[in-house]
Amino acid sequence: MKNSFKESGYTKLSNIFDKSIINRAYIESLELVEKIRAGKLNNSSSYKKDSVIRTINPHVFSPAIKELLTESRLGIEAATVTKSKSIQIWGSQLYVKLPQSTNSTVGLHTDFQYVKCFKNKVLTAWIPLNNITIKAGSLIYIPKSNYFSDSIEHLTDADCKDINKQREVIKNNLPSSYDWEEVISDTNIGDLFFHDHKTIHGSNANMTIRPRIAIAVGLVTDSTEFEKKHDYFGYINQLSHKEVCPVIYEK
Ligand SMILES: O=C(O)CCC(=O)C(=O)O
Ligand SMILES: [Fe+2]
Repeated sequence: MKNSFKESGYTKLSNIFDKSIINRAYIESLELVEKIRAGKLNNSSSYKKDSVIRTINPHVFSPAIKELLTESRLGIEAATVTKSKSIQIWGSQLYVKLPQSTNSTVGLHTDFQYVKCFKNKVLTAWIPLNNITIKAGSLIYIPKSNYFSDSIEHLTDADCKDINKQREVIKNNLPSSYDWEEVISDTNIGDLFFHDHKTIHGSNANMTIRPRIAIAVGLVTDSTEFEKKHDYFGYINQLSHKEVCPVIYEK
């Protein structure tokens, strides 16, 4: 899956993180899930055995996740991919799919659908916290969709559970200059993915007997453009809170 970020709208880098920090982040993620189950963490969707469990800004609650995001190669790799002098986290999201969680599909979507306040050139990092096979629901990318996602009418969102139906809608709306392509692979501890905010992606349910855990990190780059009138969730205001939004690379 060697490809250029600019051409494909996503890229995969291997052996970026130490196993030990990923393993600690994995263990602390499971501890967060236990807190969610006990009703002791409110920055999360409710505990659902069968569905995806999302936690907002887990790096604020988990020292290992904070270390993974702030003291690793994440910042420099993001700066290299986007040719930026500075990289700042605007937020993170933990995605936990428990074993055989038949309803844990994440529908095809673009991140831009959720962060319209970052009008341009905001980047997402996706970090698997364990080895995620295709059967466990590793990330599906539609290469080059960053160039055409704006033109897909009726593109539904991450809450949609029917990826087959979404795929048909996208295929039927594909501009004639693009061929349909879909990429998915088994991932390993140490892998780091980046995708453009307009790249279409999603994931199938976890059908394995192990949890499937990944973290998505929203990154502000040198070219990010802000649109305050679309700041529905206060993300732009939050950038001044360095505990939540640390700068992770500065040249
Ligand atoms: O882990 C997933 O299935 C979804 C991740 C995602 O949507 C993202 O990284 O933007
Ligand atoms: Fe996403």
